[in-house]
Amino acid sequence: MQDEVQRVATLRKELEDANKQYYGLDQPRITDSEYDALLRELLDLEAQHPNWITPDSPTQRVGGEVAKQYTKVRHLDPLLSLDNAFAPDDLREFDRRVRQVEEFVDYVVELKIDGLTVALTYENGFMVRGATRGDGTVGEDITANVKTVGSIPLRLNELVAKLSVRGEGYMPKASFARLNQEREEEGQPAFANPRNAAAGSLRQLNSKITAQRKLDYFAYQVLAAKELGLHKQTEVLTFLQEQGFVVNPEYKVFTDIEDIINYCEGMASERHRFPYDIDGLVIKVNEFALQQELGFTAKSPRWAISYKFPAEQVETVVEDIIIRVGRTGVLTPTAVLKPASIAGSTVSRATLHNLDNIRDKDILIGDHVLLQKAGDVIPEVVRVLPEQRTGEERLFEMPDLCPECQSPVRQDEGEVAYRCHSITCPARQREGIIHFVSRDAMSIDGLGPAVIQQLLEAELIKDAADLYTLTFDNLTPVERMGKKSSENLLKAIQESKERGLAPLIFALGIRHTGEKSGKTLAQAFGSMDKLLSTTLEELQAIPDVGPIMAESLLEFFALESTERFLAKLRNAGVNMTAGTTTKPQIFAGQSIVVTGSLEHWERREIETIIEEYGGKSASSVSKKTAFVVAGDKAGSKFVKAQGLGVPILTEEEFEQLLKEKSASI
Ligand code: 3BA
Repeated sequence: MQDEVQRVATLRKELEDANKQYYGLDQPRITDSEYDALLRELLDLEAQHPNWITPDSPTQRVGGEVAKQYTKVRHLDPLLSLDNAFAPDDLREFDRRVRQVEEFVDYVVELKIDGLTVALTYENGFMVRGATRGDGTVGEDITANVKTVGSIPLRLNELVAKLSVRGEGYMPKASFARLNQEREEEGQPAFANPRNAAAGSLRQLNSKITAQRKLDYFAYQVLAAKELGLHKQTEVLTFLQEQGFVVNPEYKVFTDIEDIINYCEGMASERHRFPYDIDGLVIKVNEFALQQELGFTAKSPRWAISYKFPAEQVETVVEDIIIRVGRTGVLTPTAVLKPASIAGSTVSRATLHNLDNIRDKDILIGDHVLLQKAGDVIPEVVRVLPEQRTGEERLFEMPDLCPECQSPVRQDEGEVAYRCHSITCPARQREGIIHFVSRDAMSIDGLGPAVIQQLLEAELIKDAADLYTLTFDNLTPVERMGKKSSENLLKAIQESKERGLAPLIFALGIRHTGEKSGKTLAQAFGSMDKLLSTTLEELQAIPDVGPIMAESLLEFFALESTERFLAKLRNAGVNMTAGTTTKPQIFAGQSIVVTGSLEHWERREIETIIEEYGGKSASSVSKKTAFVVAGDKAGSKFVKAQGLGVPILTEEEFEQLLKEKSASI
């Protein structure tokens, strides 16, 4: 027994040392397999003597706890956001404001790690909680997952009664590459970038999975630092290191903003040399006394700013320019690119919007171009690199005939777009069906472009109305449609019959009418029949309906093809009257405000949901606001809601509310 107690202590010490060497840049003295053997031995001993397990034992990092759902935790102090600087002048402006308060300033410049903010709480020296940022005020308890991160100490080196630490959880590039390779081999979708991979891993319900993904952590902030005898950011960083945290070693102290600007610009070109992704730098006033004097705006400290690197650009080649025909017949020229890796993904297509844009930018087929991602998402050709031209480049011309149906292409007066005017054009049909089933229209889940394409090719459908005639057997030959997905799809198709008039009008894809016009018209007419027999005068009397839209509606309703299509829908049993909502009106009479950027929903989606469930989606917060749904980077509305005592829900809480309330009705 005494031997075993001794052995447990020795094992823990060796494992802890190995861990520290690993994260402290020292060469670990034992190999991975030796480490595993020691850990195994310790796990066995602890299994025999469960009361010997301590919260900081290296065995506590292996994961295993499976949560059903994350619980919320309120942060001691809200996590603020950082103001952004995109250009040198933004930094000069920041410096000027700081110097209005104090002429002599020290700044600390840290790398801005592209991960997730993770807040850690220690009590009596032991880690007791890890939480995500959430909305800044309330985050999710991810303690079990955080414990698996080797660079986060389970126990501090000194006994501190209470300590709150904040820093960035991230996935090193190498772990990310390995993880994605494994996922690809297993047929799982790859993560777009290390940030998403880190987020996905830290929000795993099964902490064993988190343990398998190698995550890391850089600490940079402690709360109530002054009470610990710390007076500046540089002292915080040293203190954190002394307590066993990993602090990013690249930080630097400056006194001159021009030196900072030079440093930032230099770093922008060196950003790829680090083994982790960075998206900028954070500039902080070093002295807490001055930080305190400068204070905060509604959402960010006045004593810190983040310098964002300019959008990453890469050079590639426009190998071809092809035409995509959209739902309204617009021909969109699209660049086929030599595959280029940019901002975490590989890009091989980019829309060139229209012929005017191609001519303005003087893009030729075969040109070398600079590519960037707009908002870090949509690939965009920035400009041509004319010095790379060989003379082999070719001018792109709009085709005279639609590449999909060979009918003539025309450019309408006053429009930049060229269009195919044939309503039987297969591309237009296909895009029309894609639109018909889309979220804000008939909202048929499980019917993506690939399935639609197959249904069209197999001639199982010719138009969207034919969807309602599909049977289970029809779907059997469709690729990647198993029994379950076929059943779900048929169910979704049936359910869509009851969407009601407003989404149906939008689904028809009439030119110059959008989602909002669908609602306006549904409200004004109440049924498809009434709408069909309307006149120009009647239409123009409706506020929000202008002459162009009125004209377009009448033109559409006069078409024989429209009549046939609507008859098919009617025969299929599609509801053509307004006010048919199948949703319980749980938010009836409530005014709800959505603010900040959401993770799971597009802004419009969540607003539609609120309306479907009887609520009103408002744009400003007042005493009458029932509650606010706040995403990331929520600003003044968030603060106002707090001031008025209006409840603030995270996305997850809103989802939960929706579930609970709908279930109880
Ligand atoms: N330093 C992110 N905020 C950071 C403490 C302040 C701050 C960051 C930082 C507010 C990084 C905003 C979210 C937040 C803790 C609030 C960094 C990084 N400093 N080095 C000035 O590397 N990404 N992010 N985190 N409080």
